[in-house]
Amino acid sequence: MKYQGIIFDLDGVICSTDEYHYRAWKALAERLGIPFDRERNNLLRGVSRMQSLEIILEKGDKTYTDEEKAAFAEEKNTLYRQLLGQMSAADLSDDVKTTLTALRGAGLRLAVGSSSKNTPFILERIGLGSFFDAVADGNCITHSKPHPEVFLKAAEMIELPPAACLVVEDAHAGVEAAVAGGFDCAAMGDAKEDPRAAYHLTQVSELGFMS
Ligand code: B16
Ligand code: MG
Repeated sequence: MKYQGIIFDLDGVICSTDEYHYRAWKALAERLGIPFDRERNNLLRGVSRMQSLEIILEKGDKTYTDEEKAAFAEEKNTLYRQLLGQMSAADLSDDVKTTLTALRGAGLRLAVGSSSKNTPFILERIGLGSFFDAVADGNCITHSKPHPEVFLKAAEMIELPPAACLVVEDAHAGVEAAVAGGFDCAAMGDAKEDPRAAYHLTQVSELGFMS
């Protein structure tokens, strides 16, 4: 088998928290009188919370202090976490659930590589709190995607070199991060057609060829 490990992005691959990110950023942008829509939201996929805020503020005409920006990010995160609180194991699709089980059964090491600082909370909500062999997330990195740090850390945690791991991503920033780290990438969702990816998936179960 070509790969011994798979590193999954979280938002947009394992579960659909991307919609909650959108709603929480939209509420903040509306309060600040800044235009924001779903197309612009796609630019935030995979990038850190503070970088996402900067992208949103670019469309406004005011400048803010670092303290104000920190408060905006906190405001968004509070609303986002309220929305996440509604999630349950029912938010884990059968497609993802059966694929993870099959890949684990085939002996692959499975990890998460996410920019999100809310990763442990989300995994707990959807019933995967102790499923993965390793979790690298926004709490243990200094550079967010498109920097490869989070995937390199995940590979290190499952004790495999990048060449032995496949990264699954839904964001262009994530595909870029994977390739920069020396990983093959399977792209889906918003990044499905990204030419830097080795595989182009419509759904996660297409990874079944590896089990
Ligand atoms: P948080 P991923 C990323 O998660 C999201 O795609 C991105 O939209 C978000 O800004 C980032 O996490 C940080 O999230 O505010 O929860 O720390 O796609 O890398 O799993
Ligand atoms: Mg994602």
